[in-house]
Amino acid sequence: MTATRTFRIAAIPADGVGAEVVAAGRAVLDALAADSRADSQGAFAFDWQEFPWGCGYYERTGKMMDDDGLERLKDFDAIYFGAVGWPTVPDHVSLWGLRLKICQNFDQWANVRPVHFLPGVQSPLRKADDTELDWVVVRENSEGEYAGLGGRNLAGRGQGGEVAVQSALFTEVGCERIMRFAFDLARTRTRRKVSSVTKSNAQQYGMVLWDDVFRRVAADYPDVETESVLVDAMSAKFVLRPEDLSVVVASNLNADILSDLGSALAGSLGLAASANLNPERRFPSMFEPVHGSAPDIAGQGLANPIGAVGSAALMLEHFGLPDQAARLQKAIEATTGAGILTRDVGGSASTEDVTKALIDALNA
Ligand code: GGG
Repeated sequence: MTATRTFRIAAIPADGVGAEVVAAGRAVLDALAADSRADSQGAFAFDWQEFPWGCGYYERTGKMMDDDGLERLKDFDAIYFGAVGWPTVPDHVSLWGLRLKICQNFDQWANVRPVHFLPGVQSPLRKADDTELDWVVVRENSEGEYAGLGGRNLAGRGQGGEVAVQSALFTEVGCERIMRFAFDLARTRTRRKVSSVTKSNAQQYGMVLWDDVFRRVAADYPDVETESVLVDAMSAKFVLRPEDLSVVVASNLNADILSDLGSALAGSLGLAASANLNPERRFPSMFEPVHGSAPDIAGQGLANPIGAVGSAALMLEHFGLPDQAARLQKAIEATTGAGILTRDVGGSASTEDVTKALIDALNA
């Protein structure tokens, strides 16, 4: 009999619908683990610790997370995150105080965001009905437009006189590692292609450096097709020629915007999964749905848990459990295919209904 592998997971539901979707994801993962114990083949379990950080915590303490938060997180096997942001706290304070603090300090430099079309979910794209569509956005997650470099000054000039500078940082090291990651990922896919996205006609320093590094790295992968596309043209391509995409690599901001577009094209932001990876495994990686905290529907049982559960599948892959990840993905497809859908994708099921259906599908 093989020993049970126990994964220590830090759960950070944070704000709004984050609480509902993390609870759903935990229930589905625990059901999967319970089943693995029953047949004792490659059994695994989860040891959860939940952290109360987020905007509510900020209102009580003046901090989005504890000062020793990173120290407390660093030895977990992974972080399972919900969503950050609430109208009572400025968005830049909540984002930098929690999600970006974790991503940047744990050098989670690769943010993987698959664009996955699911059975039973209507896409606004007409060609999604009869064309195989499946691509993944690889977001540079440590620098670029999110480097946090700059400042505000000269407020002393009075109303209307203040200035602000926000610089983007592009390093050869940062560009090269995310591009190699994208090329290695492309080699695992049916279509071996990497599309690099910039706005290097206008951003003539950082993004031209990105293009130069892309050409240099591409030379090491002669078996992988490439293209370099400006972000405006790539937005159009997402809508008009998505069948030509496989791996799309882009800077922090461009990839954030493109992946939201991709999720919307797949039917809803509520469906999209993501992994913030520290590929060297010096720090825990963080798995979270792409969507935010959705204050308009929070606490009403309306949130779509599929993005969070899909992120759990990415976490299982990271743990070296691809068969379990595939099982979870099949349960997602069985659930949406059976028409058990939340409101954002045209159904009337609650978060709880979808969670129960996912667990039933695992056991079917
Ligand atoms: N679960 C993802 C999340 O909470 N996102 C909040 C957000 O505003 N993110 C912006 C960003 O990370 O660029």
